[in-house]
Amino acid sequence: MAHRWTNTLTRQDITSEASFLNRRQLMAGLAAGVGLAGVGGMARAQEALEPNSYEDITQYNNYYEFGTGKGDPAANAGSLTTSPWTVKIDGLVDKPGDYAMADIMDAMTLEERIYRFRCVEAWSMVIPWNGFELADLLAMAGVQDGAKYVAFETALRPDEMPGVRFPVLDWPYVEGLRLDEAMHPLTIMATGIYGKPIPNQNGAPMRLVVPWKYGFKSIKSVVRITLTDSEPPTSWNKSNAREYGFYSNVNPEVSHPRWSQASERMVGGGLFAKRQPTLMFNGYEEEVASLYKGMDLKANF
Ligand SMILES: Nc1nc2c(c(=O)[nH]1)N[C@H]1C(S)=C(S)[C@@H](COP(=O)(O)O)O[C@H]1N2
Ligand SMILES: [Mo]
Repeated sequence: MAHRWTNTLTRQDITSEASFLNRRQLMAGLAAGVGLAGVGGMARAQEALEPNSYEDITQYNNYYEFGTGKGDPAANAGSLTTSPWTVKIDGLVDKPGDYAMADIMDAMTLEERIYRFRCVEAWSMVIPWNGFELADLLAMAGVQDGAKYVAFETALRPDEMPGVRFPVLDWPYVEGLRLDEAMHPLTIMATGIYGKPIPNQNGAPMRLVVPWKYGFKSIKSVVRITLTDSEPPTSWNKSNAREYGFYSNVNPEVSHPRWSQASERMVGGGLFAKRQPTLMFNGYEEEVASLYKGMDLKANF
């Protein structure tokens, strides 16, 4: 099957290979005469990802600022003004300020990432994102030594967001990552889908994508990024701490209090499609498990 990631060699080719097996392990494996079947296996797993249709990805959404129904964001998010747009980057950074989205786009190199996407509600998709690594954006602002976490905030525009009249969540929507999670090469800011600008219902003009975590961590329409030294509050955790933790790594072995996370329904699979097993860290275990070494993943859900 054709390699679907990119047409040209970009940094992404390097990071994807590096993340399949880090260089030290690779060298050690070669020195020990160990075959590269594992690497090839991962590479094949990535290539085999068949993206959902543009229709699935843009008509079946969660974006509660525009309503809680799966079709509400597509119906209502057209009202969101996404240009001009500014993103405040502040806290423990060398160059705090209001960054114009247009300047961010000029500074970043876009690449395609075809990622699994797993909602905590147990549905999933495969999405061909266009975007850049969050690490590159953070480097632009200059992360200071004391920073340990990154906090994110979505726009709050009552005039443009019919859903925020209802106290479903404590608006604005906020999210957070540990700094090492934010700096991981798999963590991107997405500005497109299928090579087109990202539709409003998917989080225009720029949303976070963390493919090994439940979908609610991937906060949409980001207006503020703050580097902090303590764990930031996150919307779903504030709403129900018993059900939604700060980490929210995809884990088939840790059930949600009200349902199992062992399997998932692929959106667009048809009415009689079999559920598929959910993968540890959503299939990105090789790349990210080391971030959580020694951590009790049941306690830190
Ligand atoms: N601001 C904001 N971001 C959000 C949400 C939301 O309601 N508001 N929903 C989250 C949830 S629960 C999921 S599953 C994903 C859905 O992303 P998609 O609609 O692009 O598939 O967005 C996440 N980001
Ligand atoms: Mo979700």
